[in-house]
Amino acid sequence: MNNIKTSFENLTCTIILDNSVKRNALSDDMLLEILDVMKKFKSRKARCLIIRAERGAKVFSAGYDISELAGGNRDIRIHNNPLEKVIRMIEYFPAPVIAMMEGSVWGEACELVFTCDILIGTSDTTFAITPSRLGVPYSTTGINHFLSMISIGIVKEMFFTAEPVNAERAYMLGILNHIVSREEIENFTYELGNIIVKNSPLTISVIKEQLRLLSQANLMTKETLKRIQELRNTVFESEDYREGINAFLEKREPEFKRK
Ligand code: YXS
Repeated sequence: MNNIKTSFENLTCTIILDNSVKRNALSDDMLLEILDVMKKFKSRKARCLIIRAERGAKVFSAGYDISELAGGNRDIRIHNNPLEKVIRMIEYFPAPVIAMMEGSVWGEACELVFTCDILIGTSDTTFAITPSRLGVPYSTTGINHFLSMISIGIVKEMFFTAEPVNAERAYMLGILNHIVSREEIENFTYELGNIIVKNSPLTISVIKEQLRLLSQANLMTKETLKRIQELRNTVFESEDYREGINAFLEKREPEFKRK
């Protein structure tokens, strides 16, 4: 595996995002590696999974790999896309998934960690939800993931400004379960994992699934979903979509035109 490192000890397994050169951007290759190893951890009956970056990282993950969006109106959230699959895998993983985050979390990486069951950060952990900065649409299931964790006003502010929310505010908003110092975060997280693995795996997996079902209790009609897809397509097909991505790749500010 080129993009992640893994371990499995005392029923707790770990995935370390390991592409600091690209600030752990979520490339398809990295996501497929995560997916593959999660399947293996599941079949080995892991009781807790910790997803983290390398020790001391300034950036947990820079979000989706923007270079993979270049050159087309690509929907990264269709059913069989690796990102969608990883997010679903975290939701359905039968054991708790803990996100241990030193540093900043960007774009789709926010959704990936918001889908985890317990979030632990340091005082410099930040979360920025970025599609409006790049001029791309966002998936409905994705927006629902944010709505199931934070209030609609905060979801709107994060989507509309794309500004990072700092750790203190994230803790107050209930996004972060704990803020721990960089020196302590590793011990703290693995100790929490050790507590979890001693408890009943069946009870935990059933309650996790109950919570997932309850959070999706407000199902939408086919018409609503169709209308939302039409709305998203107007963004995919816009000039702004290409402009935002090209601006990032060319290291310049985007010039969005569409009102
Ligand atoms: O110049 P080189 O070749 O060394 O490459 C640079 C960056 O271009 C690259 N890199 C990325 N490449 C693809 N996708 C990314 N998301 C990405 N992020 C970074 O990594 C090399 C080092 O980056 P650099 O020099 O900027 O590092 P830094 O330490 O000064 O700054 C770290 C960041 C994270 C503040 C900065 O890299 C950054 O702002 N990255 C983009 C953050 C972002 O907007 N992420 C959203 C990704 S798009 C996404 O998730 C969805 C589509 S959505 O927006 O809908 O949620």
